[in-house]
Amino acid sequence: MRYENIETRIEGGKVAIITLNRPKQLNALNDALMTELGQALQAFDADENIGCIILTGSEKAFAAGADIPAMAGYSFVDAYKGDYITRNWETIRSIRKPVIAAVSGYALGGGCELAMMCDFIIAAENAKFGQPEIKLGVIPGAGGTQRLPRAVGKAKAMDMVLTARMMDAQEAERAGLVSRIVPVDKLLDEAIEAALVISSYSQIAVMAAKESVNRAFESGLSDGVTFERRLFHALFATHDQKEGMDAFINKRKPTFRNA
Ligand code: CO8
Repeated sequence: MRYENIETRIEGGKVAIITLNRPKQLNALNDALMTELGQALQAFDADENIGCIILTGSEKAFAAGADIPAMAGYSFVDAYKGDYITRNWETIRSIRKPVIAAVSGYALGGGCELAMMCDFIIAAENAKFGQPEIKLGVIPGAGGTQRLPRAVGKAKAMDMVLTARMMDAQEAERAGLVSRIVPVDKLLDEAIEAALVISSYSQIAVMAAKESVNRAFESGLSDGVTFERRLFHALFATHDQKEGMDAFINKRKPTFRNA
């Protein structure tokens, strides 16, 4: 499939890389880009060979937010009737394979929200995260006020959302927003390495692990633990559980069949 606002490629036969590609606008997220992103994510999710997806941008910007000129003239009726945002911004939430955000430069507004919709964020040393919508007379609209406090706690989330100040990579790592920081020129290599590791495991176990961790944000502790236990038990019905444990016992490398 040919895209105009993103680029896609496959690394090592197993890792899909989606690069946001509107460099002149610092990868501002417009409707066309978000539609293409949704299509690419769904295509890779359905591809049996792909074990993990990486979402990245340019060195200067992962994404500087939703496209401001594109939405500046919207009325409430346009936004509400057209289901602006939710229509194509929610696709990423339905993706069952892991999605890693590899963030270099600015991840602002919708860009920060998009990164937070991924399963984890690897940041380059120059990454900057922020929710500056307040400066435009609005508030975050793609989950920022909900996911940011869950990631960094209320104090820092309020600080960022109310003052529009940016968080650098070091602060973001300390606060728990990103999982690792790497030098700018190593960002993609590090993300690919992590994605290849994930892709080497049983896809069924990986999907179950993602589903179960995500459940932690949707349920109380007892419900979450019960959910986890059900999936844990269910995995004993797979070939890959037998293979993984047999390989350990016999000191050999497992061959997972994703079955
Ligand atoms: N939308 C459209 N164009 C943008 C955006 C954007 N969000 N950000 C930057 N650009 C454009 C600039 O207009 C400029 O274009 P041109 O060269 O034609 O003038 C080009 O990118 C380069 O930008 P700058 O010259 O400003 O570059 P600087 O290095 O000086 O500054 C900044 C970089 C700090 C990132 C600066 O561009 C900036 O502050 N950008 C806006 C950041 C922002 O406010 N983001 C939040 C947007 S609102 C939002 O995301 C709401 C999300 C709600 C959910 C999604 C709804 C669809």
